[in-house]
Order: sequence, then C-alpha cells, then structure tokens
Amino acid sequence: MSATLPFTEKTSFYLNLEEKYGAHNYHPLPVVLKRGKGVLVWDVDDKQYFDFLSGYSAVNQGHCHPKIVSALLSQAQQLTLTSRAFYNNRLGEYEQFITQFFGYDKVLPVNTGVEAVETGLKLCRRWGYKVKGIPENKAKIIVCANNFHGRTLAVISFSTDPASSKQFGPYTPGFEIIPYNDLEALAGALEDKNVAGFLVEPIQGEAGVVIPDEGYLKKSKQLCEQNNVLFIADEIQTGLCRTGALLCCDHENVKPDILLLGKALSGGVLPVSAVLANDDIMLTIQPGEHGSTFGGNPLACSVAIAALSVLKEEKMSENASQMGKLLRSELENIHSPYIQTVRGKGLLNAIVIQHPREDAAWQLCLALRENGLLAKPTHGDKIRLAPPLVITEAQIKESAAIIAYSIAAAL
Ligand code: IF1
Repeated sequence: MSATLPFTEKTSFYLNLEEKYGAHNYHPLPVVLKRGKGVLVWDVDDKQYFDFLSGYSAVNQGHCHPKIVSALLSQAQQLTLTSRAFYNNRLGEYEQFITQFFGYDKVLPVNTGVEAVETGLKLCRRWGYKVKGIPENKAKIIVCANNFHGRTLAVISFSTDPASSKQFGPYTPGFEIIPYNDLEALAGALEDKNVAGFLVEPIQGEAGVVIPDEGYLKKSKQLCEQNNVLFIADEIQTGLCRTGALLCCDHENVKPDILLLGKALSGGVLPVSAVLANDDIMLTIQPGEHGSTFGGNPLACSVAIAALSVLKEEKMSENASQMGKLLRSELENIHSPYIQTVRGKGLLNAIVIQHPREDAAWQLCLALRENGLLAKPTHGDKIRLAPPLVITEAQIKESAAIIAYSIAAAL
C-alpha cells in the first residue's frame, strides 16, 4: 500500500471504514468510486477515470447500460424472486432465448461464476457415471496449472496458486492437474478410462492473460472427443465478446460440451451465471439433485436477456476486436525498457512490467490512477487492460497516452 499518495479526506474516510469493519480478503487500489457510465467511472471527489478493469469483465456492456438498467428496474417492480418451487413467467422465455443464442438444448441457471463451475463439475461427474459408465466415485476431471475458476473448496482443491489454497485443506479429490497449452500432457492424461472431463479457460485470465497456441482449443476438443471425455469451457471471463468473438472458443470454431458463463451475463448489475449443455448431458441431473434459491429468478432472467441483446445490437465483439488491435498497436509504440510484453485478444489484454523495483506494477497503477485510468496488477508484474467493450477509438488513444506518460513518470 502506498503511503506516498495524499488521499483526500473523503477517500480516507471510506478506506478507513473498510479497513475497520470489512474482512481483509482484498487489497484494492485506493480509489473510492461512486458513479459509472459506459467506459467512465467517478470517485467520491468527482474525479473521472477510464475503467480498464470493467469489474473483471462483468461490465463488458459499459457501466449502467441504459437498456440493462431499464430491464432491471421494470422487472424489479413486477416480481423479483419466486424460488424454483414455483414457475415464473420470465424463466422459460430466458431459457429459450439463451439456448438459442448459444446453440444448446438446455441451460441450468445459477448465480456466481464459481457456482457455474461447480455445477459444470457435478454435471460432468454425473454424466461420467450415468452415461460413460465410470465406476462409482472414480470419476476424474483434468484441469490446467495456473487455472483460476473461483474460490469454493472444490475449485481451490485444484488451484496451483498457494494464495488460493494454502491452509484451506483438506482438499476435494478427483482432479488431475496438467500444464496449460500442452497437448501431449492432455493426451497422456486422457489415457485413464475414468476421466470424465477436461476443464479449461480458453485464455487464462488471472494467470496474466496467457493465450495458448493457435489450435490448442481445437485439438484438445478433438482429443476429448476421441476419448469420450467432456470438454468444459470456462468462458466466465473470456466469453460474451470480451476477446472479439461471442465466445473465445469461437475463434477456433470449437463448441464446448459444457459451457460456463457468468460476469457479463448481467452486464454487472447483479450476479447471474449459467451452464449450457445438450440433453444427453444436462438431463442426467433430475429434480432435487441440484439447484439454488436465486438461480433463474425473474430479475436475473430479465437482466440477462437485455445484457445479451445489447452485446449483439451494439456489435460489441466487432468493436472489441478492432479496439483491441488499436490498443495493442498504441501500446507497442510506447518505447519503454520497462515494458517486457504487450499481449491479448480483443479487449482482454495485459502488459508485463520488468523493473528492478518489485512493486513497480503497483506504483504504475497508482500513477495511472492519478492520471485518470484504473487498472490493477496481477501476480506482481502484470497489468490487465480490459476496458468496457463500448470504448471508442478516441478513448483508446487518450488511454494509451495516459499509460505512456504514467510509465515515464512512475518507472
Ligand atoms: C475475485 C481474477 C479475474 C474467473 C473464471 C470463474 C471465476 C472467475 C475464469 C469465478 C472469477 C474473478 C474473481 C475476482 C477476481 C477475478 C479475476 F483476477 F481472479 F482472475 F476476473 F481475472 N472462472 N474471476 O475469472 O467467478 O465466482 O467470482 O463470479 O475478486 O476473486 P465468481
């Protein structure tokens, strides 16, 4: 934490409240936001910023998108929650909409990203026993090193990041970790007949926007097919136009057997996530075997329909693709010895900082904040650059200029 920045009285007030009354499970950048619109957010002193985090890609459609907020408000005045003990008049319509949107037979609606991951894992295991015929309690799911799929006990059980897993054991068995972007390792792991699924991020976000070799997704899907193993794509961060296609798997024409969505499925207005699959997989779970109080609530359904519609109507994947290229070319024009790499796809990008000072990336983010752009380092030296997908050419150029002079000033 930088003690060097002079916080305003208002900012300090809110930092102190959270320090005193909130659990210390985060280390936020010292900025207190109170309003957002599109690509921009404002702090409690009315200072304006470009948001280059987008709520970790939950706000792809831009802050407070009018169509999404309007869907939220009008549904909130009608009916917000029935539980799944009764039907509601929005769920069926949403189920039809989202399955047609992504081309699957069925959807299972849940709330947070990790809940979609857990649901996908349960569904995969169930399919392994019921359809593939794996002996009871022997199902295995292959995952990748440096993955990030959330924070529940099962999911951290196969994390390779000690910050996620250390002193939270004992861990859930049934997972095998192989290196990411390694087809030979996958082929080897698939030799075990008890493997039910392969869970993968099309781009590893938390690991620092790690993009696998071209063809990796296509070939891993083929390997899974050859071995009667389900290909489970965690598109919670990479999906919904973020990488310049509706799904990141679309870049390689890969259709996952189980598709996991979250974050921008609501445009960031409330937690909405989903698991999509065809009947042969989805119908292996029967009444009473899985669910949640809030999953499929009418408010979430209305918001998700609006959030998906807006992505398509406003051609956000095209804009992400074009603006991503422009951002990377602008960043590549910054000639600093401290930028080791610029990488990304669409508007999911990262710069890797190399600097003798260990906290250089953090210091750079503080300078960016001073200069009106918000971003956060991951794993010390990587800074994710992922603005809302509604960003314009002029805003990309202005942001790149802020990044250039902040590097010159801070490093
Ligand atoms: C936090 C990162 C992003 C995800 C993938 C599942 C989930 C996530 C691929 C779980 C969540 C978040 C959680 C957030 C930080 C964030 C993150 F830095 F950790 F990696 F986005 F880049 N699959 N990612 O990225 O979704 O249950 O949180 O809704 O504060 O922990 P969730």
